[in-house]
Amino acid sequence: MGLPWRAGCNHLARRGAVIFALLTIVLMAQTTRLQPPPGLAPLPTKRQLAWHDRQFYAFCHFGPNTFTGNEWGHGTEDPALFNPTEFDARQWVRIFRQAGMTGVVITAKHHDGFCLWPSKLSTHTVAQSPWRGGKGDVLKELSDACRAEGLKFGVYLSPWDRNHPAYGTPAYNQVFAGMLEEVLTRYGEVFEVWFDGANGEGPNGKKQVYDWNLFIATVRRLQPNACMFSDSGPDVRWVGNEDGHSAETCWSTLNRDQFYPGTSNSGPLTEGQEGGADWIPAECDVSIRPGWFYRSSEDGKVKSGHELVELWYRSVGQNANLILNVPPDPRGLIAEPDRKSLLELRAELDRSFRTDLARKAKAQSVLWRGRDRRFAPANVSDGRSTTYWATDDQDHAGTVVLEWSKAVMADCCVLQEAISLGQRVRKFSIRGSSGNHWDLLAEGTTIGYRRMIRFPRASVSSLRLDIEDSRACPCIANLEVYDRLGG
Ligand code: FUL
Repeated sequence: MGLPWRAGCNHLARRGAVIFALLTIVLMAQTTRLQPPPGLAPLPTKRQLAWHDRQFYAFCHFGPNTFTGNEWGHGTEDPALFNPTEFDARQWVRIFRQAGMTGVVITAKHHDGFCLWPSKLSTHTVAQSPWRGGKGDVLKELSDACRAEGLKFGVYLSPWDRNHPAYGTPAYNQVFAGMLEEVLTRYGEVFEVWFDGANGEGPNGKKQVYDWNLFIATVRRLQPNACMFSDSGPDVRWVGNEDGHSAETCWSTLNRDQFYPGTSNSGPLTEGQEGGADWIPAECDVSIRPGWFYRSSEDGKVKSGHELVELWYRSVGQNANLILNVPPDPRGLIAEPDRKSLLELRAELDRSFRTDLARKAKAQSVLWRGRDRRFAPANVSDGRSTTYWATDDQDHAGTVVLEWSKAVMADCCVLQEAISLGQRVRKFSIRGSSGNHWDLLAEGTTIGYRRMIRFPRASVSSLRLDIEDSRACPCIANLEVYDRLGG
């Protein structure tokens, strides 16, 4: 039975008004919805964010020096020297994958100018060597192996060239850009391009004025996702030492204009510069052996797995990436002592980081941005680095407490900021409690992409992270807790 016509109209009008009011409320709620914290410039680019996630990868110094025992070849070496008899890039990459590395950067050309690919721009290349009858291409075999094993491929290309006849003249810049073009177009995706700042020309040596704008534009044009490394970026900076570590305070920000490739002012590169205008995170380069190139005389001096783990904490654990040089031997294989250490490193890390105890804890905070779930303290212990806990804009300090129903043993925390919003934290501390007082476990300064902090093993039923000072409201993506020694 229908309603009388007029009553029906009134009813419809009332319903319409209710729906309109509800829609208005929903729309208003959406427009006044709490905003995420504004980014604190400078911010990382997409390619830099992807680079941060790479964390740990191999460096391979390989070339004529592998056969002569030199560290810096003279450029006059006979290409006939280059003849790795059992060359197998797949063996290298398999070992790197087992070690937990995510990519490889190869010395496509070191200072001696020898090209590990058949460059048309040089007469000092694999094509002049007896290896594979002059038909070999190290970059091709290595990039294929990387694809097969799921690792990223990168190239080191030394601007300094002791062989090329054009070196020291403006024409060399075109040669170098042309070489870049060859290596960046023939082998698929390249994740990193490494520019070495070294130049050992003596007082009477050749002087090359490098056309960096040309080199950088060439890389951007051909491999827009690749990060470029040098003393001054433009994407990734040298950490200022070749010992494989950053500093406890490590900013991903730097005033790039104050540095250049080959800079003599490398001091500030280790800690970076708080408030620097550019996002240029640090990469730590170090060799597993005393030298960068393989020498059988150094087989007994390969860093142990445990030494490598220490370097890991001081690089990956201090807001930097670690590029560990593992130089193939004259057979063209990774030697056994190097393999052994890499697998020891992996085993120790796997043991230490088996269980994130924070996943079982309840996370709480008094300060919590708008009490909105998107910024809730529970986001620090959900095992995801895409969610984060944040405070309101005016709060530049704050505390998250983890509570367990049963006490746990702990000796290490892993912290991460939501760096897509910039690097913020200046000072933090960690305290543990198993009753009614808090004991200081550790203190630190910067966090950045990742900070690992170890402390004496303790039994705790609660653990608190105090962000004591931050350049803007803290945005903490992760607080992980481990029992390394018990693991
Ligand atoms: C330095 C070079 O001179 C070394 O030979 C090595 O390649 C190292 C990674 O960079 O500047």
